[in-house]
Amino acid sequence: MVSRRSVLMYGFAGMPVIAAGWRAPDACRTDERTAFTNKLAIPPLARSHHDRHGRRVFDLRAAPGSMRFRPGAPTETWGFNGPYLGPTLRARRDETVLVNVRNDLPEETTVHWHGMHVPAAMDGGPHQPIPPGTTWSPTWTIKQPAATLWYHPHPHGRTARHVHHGLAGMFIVDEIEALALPRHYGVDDIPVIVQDKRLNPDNQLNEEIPTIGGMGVLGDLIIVNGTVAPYVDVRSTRVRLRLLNASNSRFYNFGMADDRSFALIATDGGLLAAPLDTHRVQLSPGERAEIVVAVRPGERVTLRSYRSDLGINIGDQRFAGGGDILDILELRAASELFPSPPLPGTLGERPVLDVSAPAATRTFELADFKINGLLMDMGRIDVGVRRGTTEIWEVANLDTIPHNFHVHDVQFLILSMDGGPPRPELGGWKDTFYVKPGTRARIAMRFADYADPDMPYMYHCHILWHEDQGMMGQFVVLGPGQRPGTLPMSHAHG
Ligand SMILES: [Cu+2]
Repeated sequence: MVSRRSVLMYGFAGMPVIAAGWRAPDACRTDERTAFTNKLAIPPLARSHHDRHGRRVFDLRAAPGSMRFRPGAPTETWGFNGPYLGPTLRARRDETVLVNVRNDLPEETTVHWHGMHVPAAMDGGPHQPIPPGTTWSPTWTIKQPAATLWYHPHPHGRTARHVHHGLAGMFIVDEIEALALPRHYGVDDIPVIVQDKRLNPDNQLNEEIPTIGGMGVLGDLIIVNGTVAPYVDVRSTRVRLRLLNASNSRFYNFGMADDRSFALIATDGGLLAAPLDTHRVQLSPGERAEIVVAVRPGERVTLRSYRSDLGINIGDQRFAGGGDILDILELRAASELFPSPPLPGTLGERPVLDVSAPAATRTFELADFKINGLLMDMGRIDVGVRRGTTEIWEVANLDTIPHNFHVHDVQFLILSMDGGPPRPELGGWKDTFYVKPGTRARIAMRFADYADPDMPYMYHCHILWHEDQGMMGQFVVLGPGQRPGTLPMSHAHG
């Protein structure tokens, strides 16, 4: 019996707060200690080999499969090298990787390396389609610090469907460093890929867009690494959780159920300069955070998602899922724990970017599924930036509903949020961040290399339905004397 523990909080007018597609639970949650019935699946580390050029070669194959998310019929899903999600790719800074991506789905897809600094032609956006029955083999050298990145499809107008079907995986970048952090994958260094699913009564994925809420698919079944109601055994006094919000539209405001503090050690682009002691870390779709939680022998403590701070009115908050309180994952500490070393006082380099003389300052206004009044057009290059320059981008959410903002190719620093400094947990390198309705943020990034006037990178809202509706634009990185090229696929957004 799969218990439906992830539902039941009451907010606005005493109504159950999960509105879209919400149904009465099969079994009410009475005691969280009895509810976590399934051992957390750990995505396997992808096998790799070195080719004769010294490149680390991975093989991914996207294909249909099926999962048993709840009693009754299995759910038809898509996955990489398995029925759901994909293996964790892992490589070191300065290594050259090559990934063979085979598409055995019934339709075209792409695979984007979210957070990775890659040449535009290797980025896996909508300009790198992989037709069914073919293989795409991007290769690049990893030129960035240790970080928790991820991969997922990015096909034009169909990203939400492909991700909700199960196509996503983690990509961990390592560095050779001597930091005393938990680092034993699946033991004290746990990937935590959090998603929500919406299923029809016949258990098949429901991807209809609700008429209210404006967020697209919002599920009422929470899964971690594809596991419903998961627990994980902890055998050491500290455990590192690599949190990835791989949901289509749901936000999570992570904390521990007993409200103990934990250490935030990394954001999207890698380690913070120092651990940050906190009680909450909120992630919009696409964002990551690494936290280290201390546990005591024999205890059980739950990772929970509290109500999110979306900055919207309570009615909209309810329909956007922000009012929900969801239990995510139970940590079960062994009766005897191996002692973990104390956390280092310093972790990564303090992020430095000279923003005193930006080459350009640009504004991106998010409203009505458009950016600066325009829908995504694969044939239009919206922005050309110069290689070797730093720019400041001001991002404004003019809507009353949530949007976030993701930039391909780079990691950026958040300079300000609504005129003030960003919260401390947003002080590290980021590639995706939340922009509350009615607010403006300024970010800064450097376009260090990979000029290609003919192949764009994307920037977009990472709420996948918004992205698919056209809330996306394209930029190229230009070398000296280059002008933006022309793109072959000029058509109105369909
Ligand atoms: Cu959006």
